[in-house]
Amino acid sequence: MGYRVVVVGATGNVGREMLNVLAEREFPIEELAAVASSRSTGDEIDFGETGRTLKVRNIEHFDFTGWDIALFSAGSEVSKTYAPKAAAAGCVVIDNSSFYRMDPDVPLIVPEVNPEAIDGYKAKMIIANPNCSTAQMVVALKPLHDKAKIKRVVVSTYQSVSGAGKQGMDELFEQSRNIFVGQANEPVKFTKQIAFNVIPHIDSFLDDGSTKEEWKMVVETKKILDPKIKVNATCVRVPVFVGHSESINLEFEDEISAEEAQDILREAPGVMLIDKREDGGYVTPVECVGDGATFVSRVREDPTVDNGLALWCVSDNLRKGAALNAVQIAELLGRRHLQKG
Ligand code: A2P
Ligand code: 11C
Repeated sequence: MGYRVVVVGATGNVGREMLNVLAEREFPIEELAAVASSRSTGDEIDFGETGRTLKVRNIEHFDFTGWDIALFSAGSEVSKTYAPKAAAAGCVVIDNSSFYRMDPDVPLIVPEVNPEAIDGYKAKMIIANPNCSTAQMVVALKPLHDKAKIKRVVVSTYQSVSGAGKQGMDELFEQSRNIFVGQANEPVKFTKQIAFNVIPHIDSFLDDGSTKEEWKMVVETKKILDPKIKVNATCVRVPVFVGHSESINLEFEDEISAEEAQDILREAPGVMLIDKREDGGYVTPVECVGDGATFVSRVREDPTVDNGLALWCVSDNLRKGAALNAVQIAELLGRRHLQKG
């Protein structure tokens, strides 16, 4: 006995990863539907490495009645239009877009951090999955916050192009190749050349000079972890295919040494501490691809503030930052509310 599960955006970067993670974790499935736009209707896609394929169905004609859980990752417009339809049909939506995250009636969940907040899902039958940069950061911050209370976070991100979808990955690949063969490089998905470059701009600009990606890191961290924490973020796109990295400076209310922080992080759920203080004794994005952990390295004291720490955090943005967290939410929902069998 299992769940009837729908993956919306099943042909995209995150949707395909959702199918992989559902298969790898042997999520109890009675029936599985892969849904996307009319562009890919009828295409066959793999259900992870199970050997099973799924025929892509068009969301415009999909009836959510009788389905238990829908994992959405097809962008805000699709979530805005179709998540309420799924919810009204009795199907719980776990939404990876930013559209519902700050809705007070929609829980925003990272299972290692605020699992109890999922109990509010019945208000709208929608649960939001955070932005990838926020998800990995709060997994690393939660155990440290529990120990010494974080007052302020200053974070700079190094975000891979897969966060911008398949088109972002194609643009990095094509630009890199074109540079080698001496061809022109017009940016399309990104605002400037991404190959062999970095771009301090992700998502749209806001009136105060920050970007929406930076704003998301501020407000989502407050909603998931603690509204009192102050966050300042600078979000940067780098020419990496998969894996977001973050340089994080923390200021605590109480004293906490680097050694204490390492001991706490070594035991923390969802965290993998790799911090050898020697050449190569830290994690880089290429090493975290396909893994579900939030890797933490370079934990050290920051002597420029009272009770300060600095650290480096890396995770597969398509996994913990998106697909894995969404499937973990589905598992949590099953354990707390939607028992089957
Ligand atoms: P499709 O392949 O049919 O375009 P990515 O983030 O990697 O670019 O993937 C986006 C995902 O969202 C794809 O699965 C894409 O499906 C899906 N998608 C985009 N627009 C729509 C839409 N209007 N209706 C349904 N699915 C959509
Ligand atoms: C990026 N973090 O790397 C974005 C992708 O709010 O879910 C995810 C955007 C979001 O471009």
